[in-house]
Amino acid sequence: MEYTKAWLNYRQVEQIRFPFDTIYVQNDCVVAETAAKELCLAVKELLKIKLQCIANIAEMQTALQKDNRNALFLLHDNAAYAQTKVPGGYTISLQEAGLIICGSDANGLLYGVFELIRLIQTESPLLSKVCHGKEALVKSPSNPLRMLNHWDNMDGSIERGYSGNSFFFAKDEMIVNERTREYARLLASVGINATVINNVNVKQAATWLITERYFNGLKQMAAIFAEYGVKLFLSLNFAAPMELGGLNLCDPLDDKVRAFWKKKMQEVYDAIPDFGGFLVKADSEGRPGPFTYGRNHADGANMLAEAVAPYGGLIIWRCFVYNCTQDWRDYKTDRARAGYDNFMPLDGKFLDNVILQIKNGPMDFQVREAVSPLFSGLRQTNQMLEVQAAQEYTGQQKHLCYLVPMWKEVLQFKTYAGGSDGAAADTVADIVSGRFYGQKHCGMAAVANTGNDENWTGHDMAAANFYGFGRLAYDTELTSEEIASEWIRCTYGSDTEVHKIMLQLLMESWPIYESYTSPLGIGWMVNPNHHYGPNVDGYEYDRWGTYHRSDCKGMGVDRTMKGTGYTMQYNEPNASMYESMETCPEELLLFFHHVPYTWKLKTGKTLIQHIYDSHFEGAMKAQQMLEQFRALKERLEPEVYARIYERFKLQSDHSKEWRDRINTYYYRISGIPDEKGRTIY
Ligand code: GCW
Repeated sequence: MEYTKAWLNYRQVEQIRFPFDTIYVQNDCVVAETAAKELCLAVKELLKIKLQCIANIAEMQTALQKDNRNALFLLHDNAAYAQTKVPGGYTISLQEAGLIICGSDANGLLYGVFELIRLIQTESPLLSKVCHGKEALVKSPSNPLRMLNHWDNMDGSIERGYSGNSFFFAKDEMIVNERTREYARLLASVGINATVINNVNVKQAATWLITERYFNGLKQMAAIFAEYGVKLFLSLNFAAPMELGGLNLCDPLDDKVRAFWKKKMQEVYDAIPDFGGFLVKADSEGRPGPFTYGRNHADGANMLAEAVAPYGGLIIWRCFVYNCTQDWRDYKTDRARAGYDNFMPLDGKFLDNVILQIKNGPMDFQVREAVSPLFSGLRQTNQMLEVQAAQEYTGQQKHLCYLVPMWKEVLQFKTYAGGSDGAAADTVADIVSGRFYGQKHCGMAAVANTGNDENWTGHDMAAANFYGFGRLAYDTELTSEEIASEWIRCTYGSDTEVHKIMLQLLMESWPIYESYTSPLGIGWMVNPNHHYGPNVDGYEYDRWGTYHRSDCKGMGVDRTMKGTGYTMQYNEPNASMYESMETCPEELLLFFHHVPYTWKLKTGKTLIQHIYDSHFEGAMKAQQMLEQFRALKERLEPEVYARIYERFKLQSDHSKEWRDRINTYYYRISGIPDEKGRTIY
């Protein structure tokens, strides 16, 4: 299958003065070689300049002593030129000898090269400052681990995949080809350094990934990833001792089970020495886990952690553990509480090579949720933030929903882990970066939104989420606009009209999607199973713990002390802020409270009127997005325009269905008419 180069689509740039003709590379490792290759390729395509590449360390040393401003040096692990020691960091500075890109390690060098390429692609004014020695660029990644989680199945399907099939697996076999390398390039270009290629729901053939049968394929894939500084991880099946090892249990404290894992890990690491480790979904949505044996999650995670420790492996253990066979009549059990209730008692009990991976919200990747209180609570446990680039609940890559603004809000959320006076730097970003507790193993993961579609992400513009996740995980200080703007320029070139309109579309997309689907934090009004399209009661009388509790007087879930008590999982002053309807941020009002339809919001509108207005306005804005996009007809390549146009058309149509289904439901249940007399069916 054909595929695009996404944001590595190097179109010729006219206005740039690039004074270098030779590069010297410290090519003592494969990543440094890649850095040189990538730079030569980009400069050739973007600037039509053929660089002479000298890959001889002795010659490089001599050249470094000369006054030769036309040379470019690619170095790493060199204290003389690196102003940061953080792994993955880089320094770009002009010296007598020429322009020096020095990574604190080889990955840092590669990221520095991609930064220089990006400056050229975006025709950034910074480029000439850097090339002429007016400014040095020093960057260090905010997060040690910057990871993608693919939910790809061995048969080639992708759980919650909206971009075609897997490019890792088909028919229970692995796929390793040119696209594997192209994928690794995309990752490295935005600073992603780890990837899990298979679904966390590990079943059937996927259980066998840790056996001889797949070692060859994995080894080849890991080698390609290694060229780009990306570590390969797998999801594993906690019941593998039974399914592969012929044991009759998988109790983490059983000696035979422990021996099975030790031996298994040795086999895996013998075959793939630089293998990263494992992601584990246990006791969650029917997956096996330690609960069956009366053990806890620390028992489970530590057993695996011990087995991978001799090889420097990591165990990333998911906190998405809740009762998925709840009775909807039960108002006390609250899925939002579950992560905290299950994992807080285990704080401090996990080995150092275990990381708990926590979804941004306590429910499940809704359009808007409160931030998981686990980030406020856990103090002695490595933590990692999991977000979802795949738009399971945010339009499935048919609707445009640029998610970086949401992720930024999560990162900026103040946990008050450092005290209720708020003096400490204790945001989620501070915690998952390792800055706050001094943790080494931590970072950010995103459920990937890619597939084998030609454009990688189904909706061309959903690539902004893929790109944006990497850039944000590398540098959490970047703004959503900066990231969007870079992505547009890299992908579509320098047309200012394209830039203006696409930026506006991206930046407005999350609020617009929220307004016609799920305002005020209510969530979940989707069709069961596939989760696309409106269905107010789709999950209301079901077992999944996802309710809106609407009746003829009001709607929303009471999570206060009088309700499920969830608010008390936060530190003060957050707990009190959420507890009261007056101080609860309105965008989360229905997440925390059961609110009468006649309740007055800060705008002076009643809740019910807000529901109507939000859905009418949202659908109208979705229509306007389509019209705005039309202005780009002559400015984009025809196939690109046609692909995106078709999505905006669909979005505009579907937003009307959302509007009408939800407004009708609430009109019928409340009996209160729309003040503006618009059509509600
Ligand atoms: O949101 C739910 C999804 C499942 C997914 C699960 C998880 C991989 O609907 O498809 O399973 O989350 O995160 O484990």
